[in-house]
Amino acid sequence: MAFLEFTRLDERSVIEYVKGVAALSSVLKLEDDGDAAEKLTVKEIGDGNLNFVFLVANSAHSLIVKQSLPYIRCIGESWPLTKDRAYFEAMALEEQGRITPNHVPQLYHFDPTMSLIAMRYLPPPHIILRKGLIAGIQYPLLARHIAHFMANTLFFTSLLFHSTLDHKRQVAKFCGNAALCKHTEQVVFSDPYQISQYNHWTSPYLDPDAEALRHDNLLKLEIALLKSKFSEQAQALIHGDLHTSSVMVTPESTQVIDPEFAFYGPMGYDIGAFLGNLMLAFFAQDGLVDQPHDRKAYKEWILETIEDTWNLFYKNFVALWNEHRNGDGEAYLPAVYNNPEVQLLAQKRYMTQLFHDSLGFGAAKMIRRIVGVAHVEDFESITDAVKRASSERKALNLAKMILKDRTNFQGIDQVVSAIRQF
Ligand code: ADP
Ligand code: SR1
Ligand code: MG
Ligand code: MG
Repeated sequence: MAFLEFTRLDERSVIEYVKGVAALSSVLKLEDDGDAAEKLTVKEIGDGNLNFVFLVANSAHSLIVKQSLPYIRCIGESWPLTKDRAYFEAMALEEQGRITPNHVPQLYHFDPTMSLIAMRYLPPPHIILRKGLIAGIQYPLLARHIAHFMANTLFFTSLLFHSTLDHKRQVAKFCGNAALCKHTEQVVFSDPYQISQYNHWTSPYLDPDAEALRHDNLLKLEIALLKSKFSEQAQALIHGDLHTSSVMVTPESTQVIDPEFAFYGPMGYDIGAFLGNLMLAFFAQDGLVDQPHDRKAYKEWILETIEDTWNLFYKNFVALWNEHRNGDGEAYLPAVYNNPEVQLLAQKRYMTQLFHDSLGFGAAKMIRRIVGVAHVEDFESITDAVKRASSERKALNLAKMILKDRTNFQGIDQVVSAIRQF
């Protein structure tokens, strides 16, 4: 059966689809074994907010088919969202795969008519990082891997590496993802600070906290600055949704999935998303166990991971900058920044600004997950509402403080000290 127009796939039609696409039949080796097509199994495994994800497998081979429908899955047809997001996810996977192939699943296929991508299946023991954090599992290589992913994808798509002409060409390729950016502008930077039909929180416990956000003038001024930066600054190709459910892990492997929100935006949005979600995981720990003491060592590991992620990111990013200092990048022309003193000052200023951006965006991402439309399993799986509200309030208060005072932080160690105090 040919799929000549957009058709919503289900577990049965996915098999027909896969059989009709040579690139996918070949991944599953359908042509080598007459029985292989008959032995295919399909399971819809999507547990994200937006799309449908099918695992297609036979005894030896497997792949993932991910389809976007013209609305948001977790809300329904009442909230339309362009299905073109599949196109941007395909382009981003390709670009990130070129830059950091060890940390991104291989893209096998993109079908614009069907708004569908197919990619490598990340097999067990890979699990979604958020689930690992809820279960209290330590990942010793996580900070190193994610710092590598972020430093490389952000550096190699920035003006530190690109000429201004190349950069603008790249920016143009992704600027069509405007609807997904608009969605983020609403759910991250606007709705938590106004009355919205989509907002919800652990009521009645957090009712005063949610209301306070709408009257906090200083906070609203800071969020406006970040919203402008998000919408105006085409600094690098960012993933755009780099929370802990967009990372799949084993103790040895770290894979970044789901870059459908990718566009040229501020680097700090990715770094902040990851760090902010680790902070949410930290505050959820006490509610996830009967005795907070049970997760004492684990909470320390999360704090270490927050610190290591930023410090390793910093180290990797500056090393790439030094290595490519005399390349095509036009941000700091060697002829102008031609002595070690000014080079050092330039790097220090750039990295400090990036650090403060990351803290601001991270805090904004924490707030939206507590009072906005889409919450996180870390808190949602705390069944006792009093305990949940207590954990959420600590995270919310930390985020508000960081958002307002971010420029006072000189290093990530000071952020970790602040987390300990809440
Ligand atoms: P959404 O855009 O709806 O959030 P995701 O891309 O995050 O969709 O995928 C939803 C879920 O599908 C993930 O949480 C994960 O469990 C599973 N998944 C997605 N891609 C893969 C993959 N390449 N390998 C294994 N599982 C995957
Ligand atoms: C209705 S908001 C859904 C959220 O899920 C995605 O992962 C994005 O973070 C989006 O904001
Ligand atoms: Mg997802
Ligand atoms: Mg997604």
